[in-house]
Amino acid sequence: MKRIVIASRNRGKIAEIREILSLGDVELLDLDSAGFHERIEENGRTFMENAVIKARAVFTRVGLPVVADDSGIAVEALGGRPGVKSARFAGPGATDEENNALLLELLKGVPESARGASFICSAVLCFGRGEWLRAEGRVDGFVAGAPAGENGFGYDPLFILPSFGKTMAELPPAVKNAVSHRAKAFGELGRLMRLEEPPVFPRFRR
Ligand code: ITT
Repeated sequence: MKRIVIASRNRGKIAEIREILSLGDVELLDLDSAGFHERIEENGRTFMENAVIKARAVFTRVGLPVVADDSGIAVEALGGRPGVKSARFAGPGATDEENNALLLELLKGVPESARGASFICSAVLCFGRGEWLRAEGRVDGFVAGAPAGENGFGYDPLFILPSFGKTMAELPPAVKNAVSHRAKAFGELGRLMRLEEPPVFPRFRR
């Protein structure tokens, strides 16, 4: 069976990527199963740079095709912050709760009309030296005044999707995985994998 490594240590992300990509007879390995135990320094300036850094680090060591995702939240009232620093917004090793608390603190007193934000995801597949497929996804919404919902991870309890009037964490996972930034990026990446001529992986063709 064809194998692809998911270059992430974020369990929420990994579960979503598995569900969105659904590549049939392809086995999606996590980093431990692929024998990759190092820390990857994400020092890129953009989501795409960081996604490439992660995929390249793993591909170089493991030699199997790799998908990676770099993602985060960009808040208008904060000039696009935390952006690529979303995971370490409240400091190195910050928990989701600490990051969410800091975001609420910084937006204290900011009215709903000025709380616009976007979730952004850059997704890449590295399948050979210098061989890449790339895709990006974005979803717009705004930051809630207080957390709501138990699903998802990260900033989901604070991110309201206007079309649902609910936070991402209040949506069932199948709905999030149909509309999210990650759904858009990996949906497109999956399409590119199947379209690539000559095919990246012939078995991806349906
Ligand atoms: P890997 O690098 O190992 O994949 P990570 O969690 O560090 O895991 P990122 O560097 O891409 O991943 O950081 C993403 C940050 O943005 C992190 O704080 C997430 O909680 C948040 N984030 C990304 N996608 C999200 C989503 O769908 N819902 C809520 N928060 C999200």
